[in-house]
Amino acid sequence: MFDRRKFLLGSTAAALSGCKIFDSAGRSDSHLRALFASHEGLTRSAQRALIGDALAPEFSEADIRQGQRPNGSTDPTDATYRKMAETAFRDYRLTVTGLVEAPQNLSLADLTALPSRTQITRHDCVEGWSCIAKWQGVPLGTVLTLAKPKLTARYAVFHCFDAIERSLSGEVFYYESIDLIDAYHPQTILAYAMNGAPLPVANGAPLRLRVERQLGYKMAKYVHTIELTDSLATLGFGKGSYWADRGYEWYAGI
Ligand SMILES: Nc1nc2c(c(=O)[nH]1)N[C@H]1C(S)=C(S)[C@@H](COP(=O)(O)O)O[C@H]1N2
Ligand SMILES: [Mo]
Repeated sequence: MFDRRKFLLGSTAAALSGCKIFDSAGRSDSHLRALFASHEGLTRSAQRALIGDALAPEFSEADIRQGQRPNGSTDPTDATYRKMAETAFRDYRLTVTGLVEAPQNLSLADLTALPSRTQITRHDCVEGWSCIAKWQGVPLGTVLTLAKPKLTARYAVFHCFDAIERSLSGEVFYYESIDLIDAYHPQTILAYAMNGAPLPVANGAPLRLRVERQLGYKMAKYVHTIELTDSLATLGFGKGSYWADRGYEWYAGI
């Protein structure tokens, strides 16, 4: 069978060896940014044309061979976050805001009371490693439906507790976004459990996104707010995600 991932990602992804490599690519003059910008539209339209709403492959328990390798932020230092973690996230609230008719403020109990989906999927990090794990969570579509998106909403933006970057100019908290097609995809879930146990802090507790047809960096961990917007222009440097602002593709189809 022809290798869709290779076809879609081409040489750009193959050339990536680690998240850190693009630290310098956030500058607007970076040639890497231009390269990725042109490649990305092709990736998105090619994947959508090829597979439409198809599901990502799902696996069996026997395929889970190792734990999910923690990557990126693994232990947020934010004071609010630490306090919540100490009390099993009793005080955690997921805020759903922006272009919605009915903003939401949901506790973990609220989220786990909603119908859940469980899926065993493969996580592909752009750095070149993969892990198969079982994820359980509430479909993002279910949560968005509660919040009643306005007709102008186009993107779901995820705001996270972890400062991925610290410098004299301040902290940058991880952010990601997907469009509403992926947001309502049946395998797009807000996961609170992994491999049959509550989601560990290292993997994004108490709530992390799974968007199974894209690369690992899209799967925002430590999510506290979902904001519906009609544009990504005012977020970060305008590319829609922390890593997209540093040279990766916003639509990271696999
Ligand atoms: N909030 C947040 N989400 C994040 C990251 C991060 O650093 N912070 N890293 C991303 C990357 S590059 C990957 S591969 C996955 C890693 O998820 P894991 O730690 O469960 O393996 O989370 C993604 N989501
Ligand atoms: Mo990653």
